[in-house]
Amino acid sequence: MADEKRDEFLQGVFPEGFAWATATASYQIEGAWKEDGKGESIWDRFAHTPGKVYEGHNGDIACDSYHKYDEDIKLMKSLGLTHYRFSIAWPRIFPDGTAASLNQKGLDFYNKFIDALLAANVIPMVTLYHWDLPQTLQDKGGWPNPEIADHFNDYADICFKTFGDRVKMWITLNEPICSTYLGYGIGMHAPGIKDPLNAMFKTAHTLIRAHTKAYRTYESKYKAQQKGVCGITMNSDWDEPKDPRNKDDVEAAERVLQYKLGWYASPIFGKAGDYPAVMKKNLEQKAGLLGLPGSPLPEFTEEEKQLNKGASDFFGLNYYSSRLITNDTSGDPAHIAGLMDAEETTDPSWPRAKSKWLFSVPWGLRKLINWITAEYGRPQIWITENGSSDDGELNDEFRINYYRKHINEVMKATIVDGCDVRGYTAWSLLDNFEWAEGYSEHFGLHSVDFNDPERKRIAKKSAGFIAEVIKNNGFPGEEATTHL
Ligand code: GBH
Repeated sequence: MADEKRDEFLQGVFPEGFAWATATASYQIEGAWKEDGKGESIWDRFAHTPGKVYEGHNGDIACDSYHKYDEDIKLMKSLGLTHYRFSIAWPRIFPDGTAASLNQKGLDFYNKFIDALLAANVIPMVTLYHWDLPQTLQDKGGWPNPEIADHFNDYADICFKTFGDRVKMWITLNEPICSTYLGYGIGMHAPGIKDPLNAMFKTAHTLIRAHTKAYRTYESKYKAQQKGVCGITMNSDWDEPKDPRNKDDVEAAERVLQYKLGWYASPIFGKAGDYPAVMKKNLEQKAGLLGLPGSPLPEFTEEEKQLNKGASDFFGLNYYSSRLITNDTSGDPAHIAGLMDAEETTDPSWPRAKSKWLFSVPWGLRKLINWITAEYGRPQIWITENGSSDDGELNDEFRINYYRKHINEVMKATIVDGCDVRGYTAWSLLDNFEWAEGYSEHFGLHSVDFNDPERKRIAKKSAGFIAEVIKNNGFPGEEATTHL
């Protein structure tokens, strides 16, 4: 629903030193899927399996950034970015997932790339896991297998050791709920497993343990000397009660947030080092209905809880869209909506992007930032992704409008509400492999011609817009942009 006061545009600038970035991920841009000793990842396997990805698309070549990263860095420079967020492909470093398989050529590639970024005066923000698990580890059971946490820790350790003299900002996991729910719950993403009552909960548990181990490794072995920070990135919609006067809807919206975001955030940023209380209680009850012997939610040991607590130097947040939440206890508890006792809808007035799930709700981002600030005691927040999709047009007014409004809401959260937001990251630097949607949805500030062997990059209109926002550090005085 429109709300003029809420949606009013704010003139102003971000605090000095605010960081401006764009993000990408290894499998979505690199290509070179079996070059220089790289092992197969679950996304290589999944995309090569007929029927899994839109029209059989895959990331074998993608944007070919493995070979064209110099061009990518030129794009970053023309935007005026201070930071660039990218991910390291685990199977390039450990082709079989374990330390025994260390691949020097994989280290060489990221060494060269990091050096080139620094030479261009762009600060690297490095994600260790953006969904490309080595296939050999999937063959050992994948994330539901608790041992994967130790392999992840070994992989994180070698990355800290090798790159940490130059990389000062680490993100262990990108959007663990996607690995959990899409990967092992409904099977829409690699490895394509549909086991929402068992593997899904185990996956989340291993992911959190993996994060915590890696964070503690950084803290104990590298931090004092390297002087960097290490955190985690989670994504969430903002969940607004459909009827804000209805207590049940208000409670349902809170419950859904606790599932989508609190599942991972509560153990790490909460007071108890544990899953959200409402989720524990709810799943106890559902276990009975489902005829399970007990709650599907694994338990942390006391020691693990102590290690979870505070295991992040900042809160990385990816935000794209919002949902309206109605309390609904009639759903099938074997599905996530039924587990959460909630129905999710959208408002007809919310403009939709190309992706069917992506509705532009800028004020939802401000509310979410405020919710996190209140819930977890004002952590330092980095917006590590935000963006919108279309058919790839160069004159991308929808994207400009989306960015303009969302960045403005981040500014309100920062300078009006006093939340501690340190940086904003646009997804994405360039059009790339959009997971199960292949190359059919475009999120880039630059377009890439995927039919051209040279993978030519062209700036979209939004690239010019973002460059201007960055140059101004926000929206001072009269806006130069007239088209909105
Ligand atoms: C991010 O996920 C990813 O980090 C990034 O790699 C990706 O390219 C980008 O966003 C754009 O999608 O199909 O209705 O089941 C964003 C969060 C959560 C969005 C799951 C898509 C699937 C909804 N994603 N969601 S649906």
